[in-house]
Amino acid sequence: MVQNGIDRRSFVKKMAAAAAMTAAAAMFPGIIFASEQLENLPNGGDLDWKKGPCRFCGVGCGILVGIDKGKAVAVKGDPNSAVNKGLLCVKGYHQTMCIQSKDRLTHALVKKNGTYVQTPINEALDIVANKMKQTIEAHGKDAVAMYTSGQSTIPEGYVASKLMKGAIGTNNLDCNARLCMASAVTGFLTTFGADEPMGCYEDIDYADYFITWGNNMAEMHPVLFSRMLEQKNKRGAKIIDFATRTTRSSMASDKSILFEPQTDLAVANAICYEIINNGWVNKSFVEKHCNFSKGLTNIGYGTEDKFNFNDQPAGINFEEYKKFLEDYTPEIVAKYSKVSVMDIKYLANIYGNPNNRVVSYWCMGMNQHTRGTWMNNLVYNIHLLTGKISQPGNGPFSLTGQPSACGTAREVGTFTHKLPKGVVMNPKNRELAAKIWKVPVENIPSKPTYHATEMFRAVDRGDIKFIWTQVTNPLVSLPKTSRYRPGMEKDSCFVVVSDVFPTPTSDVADVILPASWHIEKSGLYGNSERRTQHWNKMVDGPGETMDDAWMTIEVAKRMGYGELFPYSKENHVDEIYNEYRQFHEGEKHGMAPLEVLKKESGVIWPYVNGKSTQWRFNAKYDPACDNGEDFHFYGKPDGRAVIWQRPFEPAAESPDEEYAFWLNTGRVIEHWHTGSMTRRIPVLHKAMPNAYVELHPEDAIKLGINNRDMVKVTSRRGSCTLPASINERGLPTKGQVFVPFFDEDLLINDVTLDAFCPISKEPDYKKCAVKIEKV
Ligand SMILES: Nc1nc2c(c(=O)[nH]1)N[C@H]1C(S)=C(S)[C@@H](COP(=O)(O)OP(=O)(O)OC[C@H]3O[C@@H](n4cnc5c(=O)[nH]c(N)nc54)[C@H](O)[C@@H]3O)O[C@H]1N2
Ligand SMILES: Nc1nc2c(c(=O)[nH]1)N[C@H]1C(S)=C(S)[C@@H](COP(=O)(O)OP(=O)(O)OC[C@H]3O[C@@H](n4cnc5c(=O)[nH]c(N)nc54)[C@H](O)[C@@H]3O)O[C@H]1N2
Ligand code: SF4
Ligand SMILES: [Mo]
Repeated sequence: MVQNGIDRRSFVKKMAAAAAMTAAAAMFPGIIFASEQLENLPNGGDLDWKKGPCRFCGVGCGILVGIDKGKAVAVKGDPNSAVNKGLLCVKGYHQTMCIQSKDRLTHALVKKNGTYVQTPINEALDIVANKMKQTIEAHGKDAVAMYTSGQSTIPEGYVASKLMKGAIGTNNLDCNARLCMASAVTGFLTTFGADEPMGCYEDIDYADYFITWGNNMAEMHPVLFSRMLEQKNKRGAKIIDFATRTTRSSMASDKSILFEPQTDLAVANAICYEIINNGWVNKSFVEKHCNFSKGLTNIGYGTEDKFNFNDQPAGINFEEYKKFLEDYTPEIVAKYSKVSVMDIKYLANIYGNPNNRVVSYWCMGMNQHTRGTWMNNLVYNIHLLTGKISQPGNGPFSLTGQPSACGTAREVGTFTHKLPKGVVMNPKNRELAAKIWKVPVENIPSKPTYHATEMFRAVDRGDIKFIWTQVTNPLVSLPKTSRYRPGMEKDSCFVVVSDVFPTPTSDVADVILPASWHIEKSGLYGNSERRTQHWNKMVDGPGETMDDAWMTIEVAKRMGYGELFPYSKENHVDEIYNEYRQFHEGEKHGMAPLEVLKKESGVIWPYVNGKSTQWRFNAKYDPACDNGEDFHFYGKPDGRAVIWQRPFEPAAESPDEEYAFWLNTGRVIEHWHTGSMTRRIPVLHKAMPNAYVELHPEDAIKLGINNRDMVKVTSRRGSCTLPASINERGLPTKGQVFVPFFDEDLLINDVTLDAFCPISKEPDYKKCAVKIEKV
C-alpha cells in the first residue's frame, strides 16, 4: 500500500539502510535518547518531563518523556515508579522514535475502485457508521464484530464494550489477549474463581527461589528479570529456568532444566507426587482452604469449526487425587519428559521445603498450550499443596505480556463472554452493566459468540460481514494466517482497520483509520501486578489522527447512540474512567480515583480506604477476607481454592516421520510482536533486521546447514524460508526449531497451527510439526 509516496516494504528496506549508518537519527531528526546522550538534550536537558507507563510490555515500567517545543525528544525511566525504579529496557528507551516514521498513517484512507483515497476523517467515520448500521439492518446484530487489543487503553476497551454489548447488543467483541492470556484467566477462574495474580512484584524482594515455567524473562520481561538478578547478587536468591529452549534467561539462571514440549503437564504432576509422598503437604492449609476436583479428559484441540466444550467438574477426595498421581512418579515421567529423575526431585524439593520462599513465573509457554488451562491449574496445585501462596515472596505469578492485557482485556472485559464486572452469562452482571450503561438489560445478550480464532472463521464463512480491528495486526499474528487471510480479503466482509502504521492487516481494509499513538492521547493501562497507571496526552499527533476511544464514540454517535456516549472530546478519558470505576466498587476490586492515579506512578488494586492490597486472599493484607481464617479464597462461593486432577495429554500435532521437527515460535527482545512499531525504530531494526530459524547444532550438521543458509520450514499448512541461526540468540533442543514472529516478510504464522485449549480457546503457537530442508 502506498502512503506518502513510499510503500511499506520499501520503507522497511530504506530503514535498514538508514539504520546501517552510525547516525540512525538521520531518518528521525530531533530525537535523542536520554539513556545515551543526556548531555545533548535540547535546553541543556531542561525539558518538560511527563510521566506515563511504557507503551510496550506488561511489566508496566514508569517512563518520563522529555518534551521540547511540542515534540517528544527523550525518554528515561521514572525513578518514582515502584515497578522499575528508574530502569528501562532497550524498547523502553527508544519507544517514541516510531511515531516520527515517514510512512505514519496521518489521514483516513478509503478504498475506492481498488485504490486508497485520502478522505477527511469525518467522512471516513460516516462511512464506517453507515456500513455498520446497514449490515445490522440487513443481516442482524451478530453480523458485525470488533476485534481489539490488550494494548487498547482502559477507556478504549470500555467504549468498545459499551457500543457492542450495551448499545448494539451483540457479544461479537473479542481481542488479541485471547491469543495470549486466555488460559491464564481460565486457570485463575477454575482454581480461585477470581482473575489475576494474588501477589505483586515486591515478591521478588523476598523470594529465595524463582522458578520460571517456560518463559524468557530476560528478553520479554527484562526489567523484572533484572530485579531478580539484583536479588540473586544481593541475597543469593536462585533462578531456575524450566523450559523447552535454552534462552538468555536460561544462561543467566542458576540452573536450566529442559523438557520435551507439552510434558510440563506430567512434570508438574510428578512434583505434586513427590510433595505428597515425602510428607511435604501443608496439611492445615489444604484442609482449611482447598477442595479437590476433576474435570473431563480427552477434550480435543478445537481444530474443528464451531467446537464447543463445557468442562464438568466433579469433587474428589485427597485419596483419589493421590491415587491419580501414581501414574506420575518421577521415574515414569522422566522417560517421556526427558527431565532426569534427579531434576524432578530437585524441583519438588525446592517447593516442598517449608523454609523456602518460592515464586513461580510463567507466560506464553504455559498459556499458548492446548492444555493451557490445565497447565495453569497444575502450577497452582503445587503452591496450594505446600501453602506457598499469597505471602510476600511465596506465590504463583502469571505474567501478562501486553501493557494492558490485565487493565483492559481482562478488567474492562473485551472478550465475548465478559462484562466490565463478571460475565454475560450471569444475570446479575448483566443487570449491573445495563444500569451503569443506561440500556435495557434485554439488550445485553446472555450467550458468548465468537472467540478470536472462531471470529475469523466466521469472517471466512461469511457469517460476519463487518469487522473493525483496533490496535492489533491479526494478519501477522493469528495462527495459520494462510487460512484467515482469504476470508478477510473477500468482498463479503467490510474491513475497518485502525492503526498507526500501514500493516498487512490494513492492506486488506476497506477503510483505514489513522490512530493517535500512546503519548499523543491520554489513557490508562493496567499491568501484570494489578497496577493501574494513568497518563496525560503529551504531544499532538500528526494530520487527522484521532484516539481510538474517540473514533468509537464518533461512530456510536453517528449510529444514533449519542445519548449513551455523552462524553466530551477534551475530557472523555477522565469521564469514561469515572463511569467504569463504578463497576469495581468494593473491597475485592476497588480502583483508585483519578486524583490519586494522576499523582502516583501507578496504584495496585484492590484499593481500599486509600491503601493498595498487595497480597490478596491473605487476611493480614486483604480486608476483603472475612471468614475469620488466615486465608480466604473468596472468589469461590465456599472460600476454598481448587486442587485439580489434570492428566498429561499429548499436543495437537507432534513430529512424525514426514514432519520430523517441533516448531516453536515466540519473540526477541528488540521487537514488539508484529514489528510494526519496533521495525520503525532504527536501533532496534538494525540490531535484529529479519527473522531466522534457530536449529540445534547437531541437527544442523545432520542436515548440512550452516549459519545464514536458507532453510525452508514446512508444515501441513504452509511454508516459510528463512536464514539459519545456530548457536546465536537461543538454542532449541534437538528435534526442535524456533522462529520469532516479528517479521511480516517471513511470515511464520502461515506455518503454525490453529489448535487451541478447548477451555480457554487460546491457540498453541509453541507446538506443531514441520519438516526442515536446506534450499
Ligand atoms: N521484547 C518483547 N517483549 C515482549 C513482547 C514482545 O513482542 N517483545 N511481547 C509481550 C507479550 S504480549 C507476551 S505474551 C510475552 C511473552 O513472553 P514469553 O512467554 O516469555 O515469550 P515467548 O517467546 O512467547 O515464549 C517463550 C517460551 O515458551 C516456552 N515453551 C515452548 N513450549 C512450551 C511448553 O510446551 N510448555 C512450556 N511451559 N513452555 C514452553 C519456551 O521454553 C520459551 O522460553 O512477552 C511480552 N514481552
Ligand atoms: N507465531 C506466534 N504468533 C503469535 C504469538 C506467538 O508467540 N507466536 N503470540 C501471540 C500473542 S501472545 C500476542 S499478544 C499477539 C499480538 O498480536 P498483535 O496484537 O496483532 O500484534 P501487535 O504488533 O502488537 O499489533 C498492534 C498493532 O497496533 C498498532 N498500534 C500501536 N499503537 C496503536 C494505537 O494507539 N492505536 C491503534 N489503533 N493502533 C496502534 C501497531 O502498529 C500494530 O500494528 O500475537 C500472537 N501471535
Ligand atoms: S521491561 Fe517492558 S515495560 Fe519496561 S521498559 Fe521494557 S518493554 Fe517497557
Ligand atoms: Mo501476548
